[in-house]
Amino acid sequence: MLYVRLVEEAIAARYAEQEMRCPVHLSIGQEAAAVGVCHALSEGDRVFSTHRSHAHYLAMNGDLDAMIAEMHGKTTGCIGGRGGSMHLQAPERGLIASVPIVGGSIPLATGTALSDSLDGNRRVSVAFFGDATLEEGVFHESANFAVLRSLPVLFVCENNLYSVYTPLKERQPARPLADVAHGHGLSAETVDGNDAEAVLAAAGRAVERARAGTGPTLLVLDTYRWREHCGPNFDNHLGYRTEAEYLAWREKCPLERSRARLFDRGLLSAEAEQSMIADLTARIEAAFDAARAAPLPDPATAALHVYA
Ligand SMILES: Cc1ncc(C[n+]2csc(CCOP(=O)(O)OP(=O)(O)O)c2C)c(N)n1
Ligand SMILES: [Mg+2]
Repeated sequence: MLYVRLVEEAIAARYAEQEMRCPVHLSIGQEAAAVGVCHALSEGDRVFSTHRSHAHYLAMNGDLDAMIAEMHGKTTGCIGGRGGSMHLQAPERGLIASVPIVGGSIPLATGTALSDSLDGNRRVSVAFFGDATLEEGVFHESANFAVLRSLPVLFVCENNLYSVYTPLKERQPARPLADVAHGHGLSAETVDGNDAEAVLAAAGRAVERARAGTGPTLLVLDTYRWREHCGPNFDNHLGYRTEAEYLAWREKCPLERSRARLFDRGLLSAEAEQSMIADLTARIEAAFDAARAAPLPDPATAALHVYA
């Protein structure tokens, strides 16, 4: 989580330089959801991410140099500089694709789960998505099919209470989000999404069910994004949410939570933390230096991979 936080803070700090020209959707404040779920997976499992993809990519151990280069539109990027922040992928690590079409991760993960189910292997697929996606038909169609076929898939909803500027209460009836699962006979669990250990435990249960052929699970992870929907800044002054709400969620910082536990348990010292921050910072600096030095794609290749 510290790694994810430092990478995204570095992106935010440099974004105004205009070297990264892609939109960025930061997960600062939501790190425990990505880290908790991805750490419950095993080699061969597959993850599909969204427009808010950095934390998922890093939690799956995607290559940092390739991520930062991708955000700079460089040939050394994870997809050759053609996609930017919303299209990160590291298939060799299990992060098969990131899809900025809201809801797009869901049918893809359901599809790989169907394929794995037909093959009789014990792989698990994960679709990450936001609270807005529960309003889309594709979630319900996929949930229906996944339950019917007992597919090994986790539907992971990071509920940060907003779709851009619109709060949940203006978009959905007042009921727990996980209630949408009941009509489909879909198992569901609501978890404190800022508690990495709770997320890991719930994801572990869902993975176990999926691997055992018992079927899919909806995980609703309650969390909060600290910065604007898209971009590096804070935007509470716009008035779509209150400063008090934001501050209450800052108090529930996922990193602070885990950090306090590690100190309490004697598993982390101030020195070890400082040296971890120094190592990560150096690694991140090096990734930015390499990205800046890398070549842009040849314009003559612009139409490659566009037409089939
Ligand atoms: C099908 C579709 N509709 C609308 C958009 C524009 N859009 C991008 S992100 C977003 C909000 C999504 O909210 P949520 O799913 O809660 O994810 P969050 O951004 O909060 O992580 C919208 C409406 C889109 N990319 N795709
Ligand atoms: Mg949201």
